Amino acid sequence: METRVTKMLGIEHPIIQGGMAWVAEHNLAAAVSAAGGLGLIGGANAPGQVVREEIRKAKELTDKPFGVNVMLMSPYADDVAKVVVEEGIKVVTTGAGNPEKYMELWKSAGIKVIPVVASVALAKRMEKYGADAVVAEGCESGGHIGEATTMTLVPQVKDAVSIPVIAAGGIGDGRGIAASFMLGAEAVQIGTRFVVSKESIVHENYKQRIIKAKDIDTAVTGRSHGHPIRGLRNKMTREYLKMEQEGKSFEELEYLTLGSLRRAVQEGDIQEGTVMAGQIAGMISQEQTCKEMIDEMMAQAEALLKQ
Ligand code: TUI
Repeated sequence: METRVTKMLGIEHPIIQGGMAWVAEHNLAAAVSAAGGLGLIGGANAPGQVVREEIRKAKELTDKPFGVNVMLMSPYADDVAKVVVEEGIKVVTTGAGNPEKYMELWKSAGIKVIPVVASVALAKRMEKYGADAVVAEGCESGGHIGEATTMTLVPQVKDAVSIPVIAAGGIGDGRGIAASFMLGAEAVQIGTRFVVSKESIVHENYKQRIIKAKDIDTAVTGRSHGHPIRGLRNKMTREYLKMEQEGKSFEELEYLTLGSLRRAVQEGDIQEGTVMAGQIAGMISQEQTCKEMIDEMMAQAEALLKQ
């Protein structure tokens, strides 16, 4: 399936891996890229030097192109923005904010810039500032989310911009890819399914929690202070939601989740840790290699789109 996105990024399949905090490290990024998609290293809250080392390790694992996601709420975002230029990264996606202030730096370095947006307004603004494409991410996604669903956001963003649109949020198989194309997308970004890939370094407890998840097992915490996060329900989300109802302050709530994603991903604490995952978790039933996942999804999508 050739689209403006596959041509722009020099990839075989129109599949981009989400730049997931703590999860999207060099092994996963390299595996997705080697399988013909675009792997991403998630900058998350990591210092520039850590991201630089991840980039170098991914380069050792694959000759295929891969990108970096710059998480704009990170205290190290400025630092990571420079590292991607110094390391010769060709594709940058951004999340959780507006990347305007880095556009000139990245564009002049010849980097393809693909902001993740959750609204038409930001998509239009990004196009004006020279973005090469946008990821329109619906609130079915795991992690930090916006308000609109993928079904409503993707066609509205498509109508508002001329640059290619990449759909994200709730996509985990070939049906989701085919549906995204019907909505006007020219590629998809997939996160949750890749979390349970064989190459993913997340703790086995985390993978099994996703595999066992049912359709309505996610919860959104943090709506009260404007930073909603979707993850699988557990002791932590129950406590968090209770404290939000009681009107607890942002600081008290933050304290509950300090280091909680790392604890879930690395230590497998899926009860008190944060198990970020999208609503598609209920459909994910097995651990496979990234190549198996991509080949299976593409065969299904191509068959559907030919009908
Ligand atoms: O960024 C994500 N997903 C994420 S980032 C993350 S790490 C984190 N940890 C704790 C707190 C916050 C983040 C986990 N998951 N997805 C892309 C995304 N971007 N979704 C929504 C947005 C977004 C929302 C509002 C982008 C821009 C925006 O407004 C920017 C503006 O200034 O208008």
